[in-house]
Amino acid sequence: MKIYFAGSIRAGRQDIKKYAEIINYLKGYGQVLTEHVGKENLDEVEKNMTDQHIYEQDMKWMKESDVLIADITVASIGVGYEIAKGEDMGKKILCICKKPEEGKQISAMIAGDKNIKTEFYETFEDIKNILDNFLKKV
Ligand code: 6K6
Repeated sequence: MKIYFAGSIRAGRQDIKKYAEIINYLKGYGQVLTEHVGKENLDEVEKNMTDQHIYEQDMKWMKESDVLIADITVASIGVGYEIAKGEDMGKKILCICKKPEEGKQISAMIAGDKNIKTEFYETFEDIKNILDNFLKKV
């Protein structure tokens, strides 16, 4: 199985360690095409890549992928864009999100889309259960 994992890059790297753990767990199910999302020192790598190259490479990986899994806890335009593109391409999509604080809600554009499954977590155990439930049905 080819997995496209999406997580915030320019919108903020505060969850990078969690992304790395998720990617590591997902590798038990197949090939994660977007391992860089969980890698430190992206600035160095980005210096050698144009935005156009990044975009075209990501869209190529998206086309190849069987599933799109996005952590939407850190709100990112790039991740939102990828989710919409994935939907247009007919991908199976799972969004995961840290349970929002009281009074906060995720975007209605994600929560209201019947083609997107969204699950909330508190612990890494929750994340593993959510991923297991989703991926065993794919
Ligand atoms: C190359 C290797 C590591 O990092 C790079 C350069 N940057 C990016 N490479 C690949 N995908 C990227 C890069 N920057 C953003 N993205 C895509 O957009 C990823 O697939 C993320 O899921 C998403 C993040 O969007 P922003 O708006 O938070 O940057």
